[in-house]
Amino acid sequence: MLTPVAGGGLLDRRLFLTRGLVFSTATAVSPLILAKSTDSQLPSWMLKPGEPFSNYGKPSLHENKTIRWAMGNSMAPGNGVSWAPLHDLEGTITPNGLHFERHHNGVPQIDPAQHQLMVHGLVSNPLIFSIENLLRYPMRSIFCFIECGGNSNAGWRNIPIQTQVGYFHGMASCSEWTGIPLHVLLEEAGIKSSATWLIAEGADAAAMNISIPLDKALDDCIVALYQNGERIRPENGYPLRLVVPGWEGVLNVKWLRRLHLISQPSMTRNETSKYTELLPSGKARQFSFIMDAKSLITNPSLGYKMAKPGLYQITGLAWSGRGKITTVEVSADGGKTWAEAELQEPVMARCFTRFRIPWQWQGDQVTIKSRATDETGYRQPERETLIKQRGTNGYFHYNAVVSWKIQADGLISHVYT
Ligand SMILES: Nc1nc2c(c(=O)[nH]1)N[C@H]1C(S)=C(S)[C@@H](COP(=O)(O)O)O[C@H]1N2
Ligand SMILES: [Mo]
Repeated sequence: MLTPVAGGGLLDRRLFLTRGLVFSTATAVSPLILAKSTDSQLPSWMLKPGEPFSNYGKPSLHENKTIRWAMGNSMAPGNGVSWAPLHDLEGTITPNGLHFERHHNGVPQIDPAQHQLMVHGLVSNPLIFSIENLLRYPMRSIFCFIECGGNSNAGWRNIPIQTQVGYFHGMASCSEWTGIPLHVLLEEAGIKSSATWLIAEGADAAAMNISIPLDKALDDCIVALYQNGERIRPENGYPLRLVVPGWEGVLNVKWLRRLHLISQPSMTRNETSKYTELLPSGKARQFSFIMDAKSLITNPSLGYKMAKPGLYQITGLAWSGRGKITTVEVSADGGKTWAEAELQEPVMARCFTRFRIPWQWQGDQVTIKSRATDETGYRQPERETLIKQRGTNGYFHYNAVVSWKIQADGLISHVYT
């Protein structure tokens, strides 16, 4: 029958793939038996023609609770975050209207006919591109996540925050970005050998800027014009943004207007007063660009209530700025034993990866959690290990294992283990 592969009722990851699985009445999934239902009364929507077509589709009215959670700042209007509701989403691609937002001074309403991108500094041939020019360049697409360096920062607090996954870890989203490889535009301007960094600057009222090592810029960055097939939304950088795969969100400069090639980092606000992390030694980490491997169970998670004991699928997201996720292990006994979850194909580097594992909940109190390993062999740390290495004053780059306690009555809370 359903033989556990690890404690707490974790089952073989391939269980749902095998054809032989027959749900018993002991399972939590109990569809209506056909004989008991009646087909004699048609629902109202089958009795008259449906609504007219629309120019741009919207979600069902029944899904109006799946929204971003916007948190403004009355002291600094335009500065804030809106979180992606990761707990309500499936698959790996974040719908454009739900991609998280992080703005330093609001969303500029840019006229693409007037917007320009300048490439200057240590180049032999400074250039200015219009959007019309850029749209004629050969493009490529990459699937990748963008994650704010400050995502999950509530994890540094002494008491576990009791909020849904998205409002804790939802400063991360994943899209297919399409645009021009950054190296093409830089090389066209003629990079001087003395250039080692560039400053990227946006056209928002904050003119947000940051220094990026030239090696990364020439490697896999793109100047994106499209997000999941359509032109980028204003809040995500319309008409163009930088995409810096796997690195801190702040480097992905939106409303991109200027690329200034230089020979050393310019020590902007975002690499000095922000995005430096105070360590227990008293020294600070700086230029800690890469977002390390992270994973979290999105379902079941805080905010849901388990219906009754039986068969469930534990699912969640894993990602790493260093490359592909190779394994996600799940524990249903607080970390004593672990079982390997199924990774949903395709597994792509620097991209959200969906994991799933079947689970037989016996109805006892249990703690479930996940940990990810990436292709470099890096494994997501337990909270205790992370804090030992980095203290609690760093604010950025929190990526420890996340645990959910499930009570016998089915209620779920966030715990540290
Ligand atoms: N011009 C500009 N670019 C910006 C920002 C900004 O405020 N202005 N915020 C940065 C930060 S801190 C993050 S985490 C990402 C967020 O991208 P998103 O809003 O598309 O999710 O954009 C970055 N690029
Ligand atoms: Mo950010």
